[in-house]
Amino acid sequence: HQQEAFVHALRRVELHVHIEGAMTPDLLFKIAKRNGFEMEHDLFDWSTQEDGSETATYKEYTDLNQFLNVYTKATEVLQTRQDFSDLAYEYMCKAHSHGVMHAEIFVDVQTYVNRGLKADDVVHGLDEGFRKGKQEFGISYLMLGCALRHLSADQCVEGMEILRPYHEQGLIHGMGLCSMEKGQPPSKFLPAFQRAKEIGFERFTAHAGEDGPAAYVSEALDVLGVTRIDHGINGIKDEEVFERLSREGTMVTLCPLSNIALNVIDHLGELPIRKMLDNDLKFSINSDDPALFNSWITDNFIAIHKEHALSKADWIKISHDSIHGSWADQERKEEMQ
Ligand code: ES4
Ligand code: ZN
Repeated sequence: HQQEAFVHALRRVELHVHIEGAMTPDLLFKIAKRNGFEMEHDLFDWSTQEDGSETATYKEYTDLNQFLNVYTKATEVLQTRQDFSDLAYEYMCKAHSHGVMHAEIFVDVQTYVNRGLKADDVVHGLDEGFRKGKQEFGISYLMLGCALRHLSADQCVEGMEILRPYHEQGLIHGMGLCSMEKGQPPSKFLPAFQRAKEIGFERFTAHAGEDGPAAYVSEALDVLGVTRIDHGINGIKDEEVFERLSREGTMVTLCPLSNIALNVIDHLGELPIRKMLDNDLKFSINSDDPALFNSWITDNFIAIHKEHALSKADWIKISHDSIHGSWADQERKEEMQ
């Protein structure tokens, strides 16, 4: 168990987390109340504590698409710049308590604009909360925009235009491809990625091979030109795609407990962690939607440690690869090393 203490004490970088997925039930209730929303009782399981108080946790999910409905429902309470600032700051407090030094955080700006909020309230609100966390805890952060696959290809192009001013203001650093995957090949969203390149974005990633096939991982690399793959599990389970990711040094951001929660895998042993380490396939371990899965980054580290019995040297390699596969600038990488 000495080894487990070592894993607990590691300093971490989180390269794959959705800010919406970091909204704890308590924060949701607080924001819902001040915005005059009814409590969404059906999203939660309630349990009575020893002191008689009731605590809520998000109910279990069946799959990615059902999860995304809950995620969307939960975020409907977010309305004001203050809400976004609180959400971002609470994430930073949690991240600090989990030894996070640097975080790259997806934000679904278009979701809010589509329901009538001002993009400035969303992005400036989030940045205010993250900045406060950075000042208080020294955690560096980069916000990443997303093309949202439940929207049409054209709407995703519009989504990139929404982000243009925030690229110019240096507030949104890179671009991802998120939301439902099945039946949504990466190439469908090439126009959005092309527009993002025209706007000046240079860092691209895609959720691929989460509940979609290995071929979507290859397509994200070949067609969209991403240099990072989020989840990628069906890719790393495929011999050819595994070999390619390893050869090309592509960072794969694993979210093991997310995969369990969404029934993407049946058990953690399915993730070929030993094989990835031995073949130098670069990966990081992340939380994805920590509040909605009730599992934060440390829980993911510990779960992998228990399943795969990793050595200190393995963890040092994972930490090193995560820092160097991040999009932090060189100076920050050296500081974290
Ligand atoms: C997500 Cl787990 C997952 N997969 C794809 N898109 C997402 N957005 C938030 N969580
Ligand atoms: Zn994700």
